[in-house]
Formats: sequence, structure tokens, C-alpha cells
Amino acid sequence: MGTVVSKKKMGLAVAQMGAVNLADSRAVVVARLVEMLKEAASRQAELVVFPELALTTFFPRYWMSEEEAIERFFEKTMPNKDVEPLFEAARKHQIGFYLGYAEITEDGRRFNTSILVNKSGKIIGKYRKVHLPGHSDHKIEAPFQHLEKKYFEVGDQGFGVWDLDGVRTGMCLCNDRRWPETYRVMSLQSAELVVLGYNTPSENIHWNEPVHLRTTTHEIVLQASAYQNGIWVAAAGKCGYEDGYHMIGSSMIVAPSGEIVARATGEDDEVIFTNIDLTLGQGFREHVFNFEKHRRPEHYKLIVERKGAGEPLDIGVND
Ligand code: ING
Repeated sequence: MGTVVSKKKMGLAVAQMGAVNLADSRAVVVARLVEMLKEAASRQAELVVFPELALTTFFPRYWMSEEEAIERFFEKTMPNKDVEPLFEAARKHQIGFYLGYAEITEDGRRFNTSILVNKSGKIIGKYRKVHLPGHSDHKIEAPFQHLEKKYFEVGDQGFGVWDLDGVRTGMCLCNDRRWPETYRVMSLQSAELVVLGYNTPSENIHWNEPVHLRTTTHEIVLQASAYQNGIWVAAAGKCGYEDGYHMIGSSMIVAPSGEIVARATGEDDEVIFTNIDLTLGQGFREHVFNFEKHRRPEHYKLIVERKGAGEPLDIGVND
């Protein structure tokens, strides 16, 4: 797939969502997504990125049985009657989209999933979240739960890259964006663009972390990863107060230089747009981050061989 960039420019939109509350029906939520897709199309976007778990509230914050979660929050098929209006609007306006949702398979496996849909409304890629944060036990004292390890299985397909209407596009979800391996595996597949959705609570239930750090670390990981892999990164948040529980906004589009070129300013439904120049990444990938020329995998073995940190390697003292 190492072919040189085929397209030069691409209209890219990120559709940040404000809160989805427990009482909000999928029909109401999908209508909001359709409105933002139309706005993205009116600004000549060819692709619009929606958030993680875009169809429902961030339900991993609540303790419930798996059966109840499945009944209320999982999609048994994709597309389905609830999301069909979004697929129809995409076909009508000739615009592709990324959508995050909770997937349950026919054999009952549950994943935090995203799809890539092309301009003809065809699903061309599916991704299942690999890095599941949080816990699976009921933390009675915590102000809210973060039960992704209870409700979802670890993704079984790894990280992929797809040709989305001429652009080599990878995708991931939320916590994945904090792990450098995520982007490196996709840029080693010649990705030019990585798109992702997130739902990031402002408050940390594990230790008393200053709240501004949620946004700071969000910026750092997106900017560093775009630069270190010579790729464009687009991140769509679902944010604001969902039934009183706050999540950060700062949806953004980051250039291969690491510069933030577009950023949401509020915490409601908001479309941001950039006409991205895909040749910008080429310079970084051909020079400072020319993997073929500069990487030394023979010295990176620990990254794959070890899961947790272990003893230092005894590399001795070079005399
Ligand atoms: N949410 C958060 C995220 O990674 C989190 C969880 C926040 C983990 C901050 C660590 C630090 O953005 C999801 N849904 O992954």
C-alpha cells in the first residue's frame, strides 16, 4: 500500500456532540447527527467524524446487568432502522462518515465499535476498541463508574487502514488515542489520516487529578501522534453534561506538523472543518519520520515482548 498520496486535498469535518442524556431516544440523537452531516456537506466536507458511542449516553458510567446494557444501549445490526436516516443523508449528500457505537454480534460478543462509511453509504471498515480503560467491578464509593472492561470485550481485529474514497484512513476509539502503539501500527500500514471518537469524563475516579489535565493530555497525545507518524488526526468528542456528568470537548483536527488547525470552542453540537492538504504528511514521512530509512526495530523488541514494565536489560557498559 506504500503508493504515494493519490488525492491532494480533502474536505474533512469533525462533528462534536453535546450531551446525550438517558432520556434521549436514538431517533432524536440521529436527527442531530443528520443535521451536522448536512452542515458538514454544505461546507464541502467529503468525510465527517462523529464521536465514540454516538447513539447513546456514555452508559459505562452506570452499574447495570449486561442484559440491561445490551437491551438499552447496544446495536444488534448496523445499519438498522434507527440509524438508516444517517446513511440515507450520507448517500444523498455524497459524504462519508465515521461513527462510534456499541456492537453486539449475532453470537453475543460485545464491542465498543466504530465504522467507516464511504460516500455511497457503504460500510467499508469496522474497528473494535483495543484499549479498554476503567474497571469491571462496582466501585460503590466512586461518583460514577467507568465499566468499559465490564460491558465490552477487547477488540479482536487489531488496527486497520482502509482506502476511503482515495484516502488511506485508519481509525481508533478514545483511550486508544493515548497509546503510541495505536498510531504506529496504522502508520506502518501507510495511513495518511487517523479518525477517532471519544467520550472523556472530566473527573478522574482513580486519583485526584487537576481537571485541566484532561484537556492537556488530550491535546498532547493527538498532536504528538500526528507529528510522530506524519499523519492527519481528527478527533470528535461527545461532551458537556450528560445527566450531570461532565465530559471534555476540544474536538479537533491536527496536521502532520502537530499543529491544531481546527478546534471546537463549545460543548454542544458543533461542526468544525478543514480542507486538509494530504501532501503535508509526505514531507514528514519521507524525511524526519522515514520509517524505512530510520527505524531500528531490532532495538524495539521489548515493546512487543513485554506487557508490563520489567527488569532493566543488562546491556553492560561499552568499554
Ligand atoms: N475515556 C477516557 C479516555 O481515555 C480515560 C478514559 C480518561 C482514561 C483519561 C485515562 C485518562 O479518554 C474512554 N472512553 O476511553
